[in-house]
Amino acid sequence: MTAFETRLQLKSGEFTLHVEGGHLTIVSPDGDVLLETSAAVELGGGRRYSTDTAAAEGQETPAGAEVRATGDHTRPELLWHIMPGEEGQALFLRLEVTNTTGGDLQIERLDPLEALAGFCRSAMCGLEVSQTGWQSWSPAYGAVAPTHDMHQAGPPVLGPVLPPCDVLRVAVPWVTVVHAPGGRSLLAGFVTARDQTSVVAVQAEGDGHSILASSYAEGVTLRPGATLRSETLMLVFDRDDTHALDSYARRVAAEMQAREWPTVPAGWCSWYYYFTAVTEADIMSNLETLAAARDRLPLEYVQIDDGYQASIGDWLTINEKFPRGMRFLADTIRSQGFKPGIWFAPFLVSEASEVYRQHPDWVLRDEQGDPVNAMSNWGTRNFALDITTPQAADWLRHVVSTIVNDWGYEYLKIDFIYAEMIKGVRYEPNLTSVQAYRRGLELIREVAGDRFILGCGAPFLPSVGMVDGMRIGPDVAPYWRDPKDHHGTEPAMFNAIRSTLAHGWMHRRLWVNDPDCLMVREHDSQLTLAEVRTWVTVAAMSGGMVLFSDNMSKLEPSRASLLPFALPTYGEAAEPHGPYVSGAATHLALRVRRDWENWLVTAMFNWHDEALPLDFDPSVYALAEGESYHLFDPWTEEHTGPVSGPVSMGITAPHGTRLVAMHSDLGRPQVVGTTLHVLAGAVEIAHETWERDSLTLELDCQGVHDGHLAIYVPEGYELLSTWYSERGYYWRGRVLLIPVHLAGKAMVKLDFTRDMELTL
Ligand code: 9PG
Repeated sequence: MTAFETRLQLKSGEFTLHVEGGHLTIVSPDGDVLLETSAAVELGGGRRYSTDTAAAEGQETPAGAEVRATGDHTRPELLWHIMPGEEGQALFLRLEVTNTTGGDLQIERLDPLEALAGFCRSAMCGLEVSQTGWQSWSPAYGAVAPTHDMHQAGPPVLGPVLPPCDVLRVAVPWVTVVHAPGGRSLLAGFVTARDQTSVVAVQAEGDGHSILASSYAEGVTLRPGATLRSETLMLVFDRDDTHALDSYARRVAAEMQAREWPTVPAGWCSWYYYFTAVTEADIMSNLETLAAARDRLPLEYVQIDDGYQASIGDWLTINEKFPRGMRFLADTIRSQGFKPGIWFAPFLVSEASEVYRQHPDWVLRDEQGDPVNAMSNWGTRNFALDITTPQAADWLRHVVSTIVNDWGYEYLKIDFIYAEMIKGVRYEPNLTSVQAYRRGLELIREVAGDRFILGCGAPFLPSVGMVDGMRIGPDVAPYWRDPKDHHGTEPAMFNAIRSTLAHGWMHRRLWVNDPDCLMVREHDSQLTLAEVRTWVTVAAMSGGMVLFSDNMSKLEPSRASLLPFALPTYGEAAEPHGPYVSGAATHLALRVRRDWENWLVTAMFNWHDEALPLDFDPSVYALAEGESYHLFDPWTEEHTGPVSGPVSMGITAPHGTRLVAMHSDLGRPQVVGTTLHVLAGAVEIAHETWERDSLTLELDCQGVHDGHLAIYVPEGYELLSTWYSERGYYWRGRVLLIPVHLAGKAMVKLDFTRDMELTL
C-alpha cells in the first residue's frame, strides 16, 4: 500500500490531499478533515467494487494522482483520477473501469466519490443542501435544510434513472452546494454530461450523513478489455456560493463547448394568454399592436406557441385556426419588422396523432413492448420519439427543415425535450439516455444551423453546447401558487420565481437564461399589482430573456406602462442572498461596476402571505460597515439617505418587493437612481462626470423611455441651471426629480453653486 500527500493551493489557503491505498482524505488549511472518500463501480445485479481494497495502489502523476485497484478474472480494474484544477481552485475526480474478467459486464453506475462520513463529518440535521433540478421545470432552490415540502416528484421532474428523493435523501442532479455548520461549503458538480446522467446524493446515515456522486451508465455492456469512464466531478471548497458556482459554470462551459448567443433576446409569446386556443387572427392582432408600439417596446421576436398544429407530433399539419398556414404568418411577422419564432415538441408523439398511427414503431417502448408514456397532457398520452430509429430521425430532419427553410422560422422553442431521455428500449439498445438525447439535439441543430434554439422542459447539463437559450424554471401562471401542487413543479408564479432565483449562475455561461414570460395584465389574472411588480423585478434582475405574453391590445394602460420599464434586457444575472423562505432567496443584488462609480441594485422580497416590514441591511451584501449611502426605489420614487447601517423599509405587501438602487454617499450632488428602467440607472446611464461643480450625465438606451432622473443635492449646494425649471423639475426632500423623455442618446448637464461658508 502506498501513501503520499499532495497539496492543493486554493484562494482560501492550502488544502492537503492525502492519498493512501484506495482512499483520498482532503484536509483544510486549518487541519480539519473535510472529506474522506473512495470511488466505486456498481455492476448489474448490485455487485459493487470499490477502490478501497487492500490491492489499491496510489501514485502521483503529472495531472495530480491516480489510484489503481487492479482487476482480474473475478473483478474489473478501477482507475481513479484525482486532478487538482489548473488554476488550483478546484479538484476533479473521474473513475474508469476496465473489464479484465474475460466475459461481458453490465455497468450500472460509476461513483467517482463515495464519502461515507459526508462533509466535515456533520450531522444530517445541521446541513443545508441546494437543489438544481434535473430539467427546466424541476424545483430548484438555494442551500437550505432539507424539509418535508421539498421532496422531488418522480420523473419527468426527477431524472428517470435517478434515485428518489425523500427527507432522508436529497438527490441533486448535476450539481449541488452543501453547507456544513461552522460556515464551510462544498460544491460538488459534474462538469460533463455527454454520456451519463449524474447525481449527487446526500443521505442521512444514523446521526451523520454520506455523500455519493454517481454517473449512471444504465446497464451498458462492457466487452472484455473495454474501458468506460464516468463523467468528471468537480469539487470546490469556497465559502461564497456565487463564486463557487461561477467557477463551476465556467468549467462546464469549457468542457461542453457552450454556445454564446451575442444578445439576450426580447419578444412576445402567445402562450400565457391564448394557450392552445390561439388563432391566426390573435397573432395578427398582437402583431399590429406590437408594430405600433415598437418605439416603446423594441422587441426582436414574435413567437407562436402551442396551438397551431393538428396534433402533437403532426407538426406539418396545421389546424383550421390557422387558415393561411405557418409560412404566411412567418412572412407577415417578418414584414412587420420582427423575427418569427415557433414552438414545437420534437421528441413527443401523441397517441392520437397521425404520425403515431402510421409509425407505431418509432416510439420508445418498455421491456414488455408497450409504448412509454412521456407525459399525459392535451387529454391524451404522449410517447417519446425514438431518435435512434433511422426513419424517425429522417422524419424529424424533414420536420425541422420545413419549419426553418420552407416556413422561415428563426427562433425554435423546442419543448418537452426531456422525453428523449426517458427510460425505455431504444432501437440502438446500447445507448444511454444522455447519448440518445444529445443525438436528437445534434440532429435538430444540424438542420437549424445558427438559428436561435430555446430548450424547454430540458435536462440541464446535457443541453449545454446544443441550445442558445434555456428555460430555467417552471411555467409562470396568472396566480401565485397552486394549492394542489405538492412538489413546486406545476405552473405558478412563485415556482417560476424560486427557480429563477436559484439558476442565475447559469446565465451567459451555459446559455442565455429564459425565466419565462412576463404577464402584467389585470384582467384574467389573480395576481396582485405587488406580485406582478415582483415578477418584473425578478425577471429583470435575472438578466435573462424578456418575452411578453399578454393580449397586447387588451392591456390596461397602467399595466402596459410596466413593459417598457423591463426593456432592454440587461444581460447580467443578480446574485441571490438568504435567508431563504420556502427555498426562495429573500435578496438579490446586482453589482454595477462603472469607470466613474460602483453601485448596487438590490431587491428584498416578502415571500410570506401576509404584509411584513422589510429592512435594508448592508451586511447582507458584505458592504463596509459605517459607510453612508443612499437608497432609491424606482417603483415608488422614495429616497432614503444618506444613512448608514440597516434601514427599515416599511411594510411590504404579501409577495411584494422593495427594489432599491444603493449608491455610496459622495458628499456632493449625485445620481441616486432613475425611473427610466426597472434597474434604476444600470442600463441607461452611459457615463457620468463631476467637474467644477457640474454634473454631466450621458444617457443611452434602446427604445423610448419616459421617467425621472433622481439627483441627490446635499446641503450647501444649490442648483444653478434655470433651463430645467421650464421643464418642471421638482423636489422631493433633497432629491431633485428631473423628467426625461429618452429616445436613444441624451446628455444632461447640471451646474451647482456651493455655499462657501459650509464647505470651508
Ligand atoms: C405549451 C406549453 C408552453 C410552456 C411550456 C410547456 O406538466 N405539464 O403538464 C406541463 C404542461 C405544459 C407545460 C409544462 C408542463 O408548459 O413550458 O411555456 O410552451 O408547454 O404546451
